[in-house]
Amino acid sequence: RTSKDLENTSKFLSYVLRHKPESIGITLDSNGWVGIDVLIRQGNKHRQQLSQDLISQVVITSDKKRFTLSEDGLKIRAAQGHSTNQVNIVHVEKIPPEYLYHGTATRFLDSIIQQGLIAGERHYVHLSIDNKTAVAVGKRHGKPVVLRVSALTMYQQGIKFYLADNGVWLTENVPSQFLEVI
Ligand code: HQG
Repeated sequence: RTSKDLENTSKFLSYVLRHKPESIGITLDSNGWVGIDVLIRQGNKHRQQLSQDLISQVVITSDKKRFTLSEDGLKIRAAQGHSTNQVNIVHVEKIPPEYLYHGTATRFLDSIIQQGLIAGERHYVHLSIDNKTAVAVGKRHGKPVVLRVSALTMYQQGIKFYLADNGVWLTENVPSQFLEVI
């Protein structure tokens, strides 16, 4: 199995577990879980060649820990990044560190300064624990720029923060007074 095979399966799993479960006829529960047996059966009806072993390898090798297995190993979900409204994950609420970081592309800056950070298609704005991770996230969209978010101040003003299974911080939106370009 090549790393390209693992990447293709990872992309397929991101697509169905975050965005379009209905595209292969599966339903996620409200916490995002689906049985691995059902996922394999339905995926294989749609030109995937899934197996328990392939899915385990994708979960283990995911650089960003994109997928979480249930404790009994029978179910899987995407850790974060959802847009499907089948899912409303109850993430762990946490007190954030003083600062969190958001990597974006320079072309979005004017709009972000006007509107703040908004979740768009996804359910939450995604924030990184450090500058380096944020730069990598920003590069996906173009010339990267990092915004420093005064997370603890937001929290002290009553705004909730959540920590996803894979360490990504989430919040509903970030008004621009809490942002600083660094
Ligand atoms: C931008 C990856 C204009 C925002 C990463 C971002 C992450 C605005 C883009 C995860 C805006 C949305 C999520 C505003 C926000 N005006 N643009 N007011 N507010 N934006 O991909 O955070 O590889 O939905 O800055 O590691 O880039 O998929 O979000 O550039 O954790 O597992 O709108 O995706 O993980 O882009 O990335 P995205 P993101 P995976």
